[in-house]
Amino acid sequence: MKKHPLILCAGITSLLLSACNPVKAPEAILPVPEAKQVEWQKMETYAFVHFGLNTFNDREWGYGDSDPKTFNPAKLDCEQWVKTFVESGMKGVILTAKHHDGFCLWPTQLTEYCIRNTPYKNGQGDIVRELSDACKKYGIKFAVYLSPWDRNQANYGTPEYVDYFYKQLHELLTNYGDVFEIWFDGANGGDGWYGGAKDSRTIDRKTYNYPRAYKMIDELQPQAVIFSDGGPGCRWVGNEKGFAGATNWSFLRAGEVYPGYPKYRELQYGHADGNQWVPAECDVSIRPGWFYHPEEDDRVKTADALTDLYYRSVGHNATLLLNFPVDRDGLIHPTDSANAVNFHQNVQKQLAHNLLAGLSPKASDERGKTFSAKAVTDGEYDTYWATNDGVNSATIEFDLLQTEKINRMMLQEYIPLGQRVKSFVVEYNQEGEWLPVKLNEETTTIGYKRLLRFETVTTDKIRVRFTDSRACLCINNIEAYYAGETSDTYTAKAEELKSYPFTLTGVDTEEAQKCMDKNNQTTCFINGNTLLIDLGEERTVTSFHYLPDQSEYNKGIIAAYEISVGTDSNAVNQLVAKDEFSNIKNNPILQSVYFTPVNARYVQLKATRMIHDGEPMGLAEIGIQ
Ligand code: FUL
Repeated sequence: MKKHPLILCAGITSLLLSACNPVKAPEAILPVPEAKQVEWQKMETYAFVHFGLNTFNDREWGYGDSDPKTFNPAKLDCEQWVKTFVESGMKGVILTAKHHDGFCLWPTQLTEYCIRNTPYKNGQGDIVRELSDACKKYGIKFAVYLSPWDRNQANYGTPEYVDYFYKQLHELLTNYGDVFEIWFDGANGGDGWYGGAKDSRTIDRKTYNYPRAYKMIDELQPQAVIFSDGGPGCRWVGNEKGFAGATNWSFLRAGEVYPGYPKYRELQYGHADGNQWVPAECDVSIRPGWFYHPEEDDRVKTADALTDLYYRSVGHNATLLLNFPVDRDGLIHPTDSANAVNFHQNVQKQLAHNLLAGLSPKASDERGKTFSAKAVTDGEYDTYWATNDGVNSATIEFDLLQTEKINRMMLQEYIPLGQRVKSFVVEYNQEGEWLPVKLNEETTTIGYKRLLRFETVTTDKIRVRFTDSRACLCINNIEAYYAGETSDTYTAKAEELKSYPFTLTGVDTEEAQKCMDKNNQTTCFINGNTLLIDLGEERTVTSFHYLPDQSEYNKGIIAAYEISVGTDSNAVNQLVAKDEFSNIKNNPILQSVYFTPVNARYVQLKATRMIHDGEPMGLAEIGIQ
């Protein structure tokens, strides 16, 4: 006979009482993620592939006029890419199905500017399909980047183009199986080929009508997370260097951030008072550029540099989207794959033995047995320690089995109920005294995951004091490790720029020194838009190199330029190069301009467009060869 619950409760033992009267789980605190955003964040690291006509034409942003016949990756093998990603611990890959040049890696019915008109497999290839098939075969997820900006289409800038864009999206969403993310880049509008018009065009975001895209995606691929500067599924982190702020809220104030949002630096931290769940994704290339350039073969980020970025992306409550610029053979270059695999092994080694696993910690507050402190050491994602309502600060203490060295900690909040923690302190016990661990970043937010690196301590007791939270605590995991004594704290090396010696005409010598001192941290600022460089004697000149200001605000970035040369300082009028510095705003790396060798003593740089009008030109380093 089935017993009625009331009859069961009649035998008033405390055990039965608690079974009948279970402790209530904490209320969620808004905003909260959608289930798909939690699944997405659990991927932690995934790969990006930039590949297309740019690869074969040595460009970062193609104008849309490169000949499709130049696209001929003779050894292309998507399985080689995917095997590299799997071995590097990546859970998925996002492919540039179409970059700003408008060239499509799938045989779209909508334009001739696509893979069908290339020598690759005699026009029979489809790299979107080949990669999505390889992902299925090796069990990782697949996703697409579809650039809203299209420098090839003659009707770019008109409502007809927007229809074209939506039809492209439809093709990608209906022909290649599930995608986990859709990447809408923020760069949108400017100079282009535009079917031969060669002019400058824009479309405002209202014409794009992005809600129409969201609706289509929700209908066709409801599991996909939508990326853009401001989400809605996940947000750009506000830099292309691969890190998020130590303080990083997964919220934005709804409706405030749009593609091209001028205060994009905020995106590293999120909006503490935001009302929409839009977690951060850290996109970074394993090389300086997003596309392959042979001269960057010796500038691949090392395993240590990547490990450092892992701690500052995944370990700062974001995901890491690591780009592989596939080379002209259609393969991931061996240096890139070796460094990526070593990076993953590094991380696994550092975080191999959790010293807190299975321990029974003591907490200053617990929300009954169901939400006891034990949940943080059971290795389960969905069990968590919670404090009682109104208890927004608490301490959790771990007695280790023996004295241990510790220099890493991992903490997770149970984000399905919201992100709560505002500040915390990690302390270790030394002869009865609690001392804070020494780290070089603030311990404020946690979110999905927070990883801490600190000076090695030797102790048998460690504790976390949660000092402030938006509501009661919900912590699902705390782990501690000894990673060995490592060298992954990366400091950018001064760019090794070779140059003929030079002086700057009309510029104070001390100021001029800053752009030739091989120190990235000093910047020479020049008022006006021209700079005359004197090589002291006539030389054969073939290239000009420019590293923009590397400070946080990258002051005085030159967006487009003209370079002229001459042998007489009054007639420096032989134009040798004229172009834009593609993507320099988001990725202010060393820019190199090569031209036909010419004899000259004087080189004139003219900034024909600045990223921010009115700023002086900011030159961290320049070089002429
Ligand atoms: C940027 C683009 O303009 C770059 O070319 C690259 O695709 C990067 C991931 O996003 O905004």
